[in-house]
Amino acid sequence: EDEAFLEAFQERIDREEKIEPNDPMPEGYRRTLVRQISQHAHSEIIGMQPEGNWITRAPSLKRKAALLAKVQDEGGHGLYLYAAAETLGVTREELVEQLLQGKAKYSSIFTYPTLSWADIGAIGWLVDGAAIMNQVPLCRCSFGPYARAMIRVCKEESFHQRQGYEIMLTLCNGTPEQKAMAQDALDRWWWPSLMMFGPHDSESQHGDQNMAWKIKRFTNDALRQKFVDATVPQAEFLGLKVPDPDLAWNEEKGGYDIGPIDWDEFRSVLKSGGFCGRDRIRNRRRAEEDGAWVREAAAAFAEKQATRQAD
Ligand code: FAQ
Repeated sequence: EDEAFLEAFQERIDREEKIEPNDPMPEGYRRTLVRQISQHAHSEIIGMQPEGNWITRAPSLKRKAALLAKVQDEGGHGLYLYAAAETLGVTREELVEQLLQGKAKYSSIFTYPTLSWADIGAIGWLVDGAAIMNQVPLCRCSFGPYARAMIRVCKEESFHQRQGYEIMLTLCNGTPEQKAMAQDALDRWWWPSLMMFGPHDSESQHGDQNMAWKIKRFTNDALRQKFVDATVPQAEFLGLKVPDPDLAWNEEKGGYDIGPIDWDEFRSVLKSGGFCGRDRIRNRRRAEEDGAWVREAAAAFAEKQATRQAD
């Protein structure tokens, strides 16, 4: 790739032109998008499991219907994102295969267990809240198919966040035991939610290049800060305590200061799959095997249709 090509490409980006699948693009740009979009897709698919775990135990018919819809939305987001990645010249089959072999990354957050119904509230509130913070700017990502996919995804995430917060609100207005469950869920999900935004900017290996290519519009730390600033008042409204003794309003910067994040935990989750990593992949493999007959039937039907049309 010569200098002139890279410069011309950067000029297109700087003019805020969208890059479309058939446009010439640097190999690094294509690679980083395949990496990010596929990790994002895998996160949606694996992210169905922690909440799927509670569908049969939802406390009412309405809660069950909402949770079922949310988990189905996540499956939809995953398929949408695999389709966006496919426009870059990879196949969904190879991406799925990487996930099944345990070679692909997905968000650290989905390796944590869901121990109580309050966790379903905390996931909607915090995990979807963090996802929205990260994904709204992705609607302006320089790569057209990813940016367009994010618009619908963000609308659905916003419904997910509200249903989660409403679960928390109900628990916090309930019995002392219910409020304690909500506090326990916040205690366990707070720090992992902050880790979703990725390493500090000083450690973020792809950060600068992704900002220059306008794949990312804000850095990891900037988005984490926005999330903390938006979420702390919501915790106060619930009457819950954010599990960070160092949390303090910083008048000068107009935002909260937080205590140190346990990056050893983050690294260990990425390395060993954390508490539930092995189960997540095992479940996904089983689902793939259980669904084989559906794919075979669909392929046989498509073949039959094609032969009929040819006749
Ligand atoms: N977990 O240099 P950076 C959802 C990796 S939301 C695991 O800063 P970058 C919705 C990173 O991949 C969750 N790995 O990288 C939902 C890289 O590794 P690599 C999904 C992480 O790309 C809600 C290395 O560390 N959302 O699913 C994490 O510039 C509820 C260095 O990092 C997205 O994927 C992490 N938390 O920034 C579903 C959003 N953080 O590839 C169900 C799109 C970093 O070199 C229920 N992705 N790493 O081996 C992004 O915005 C970016 O890729 C970041 C990372 C911000 C995640």
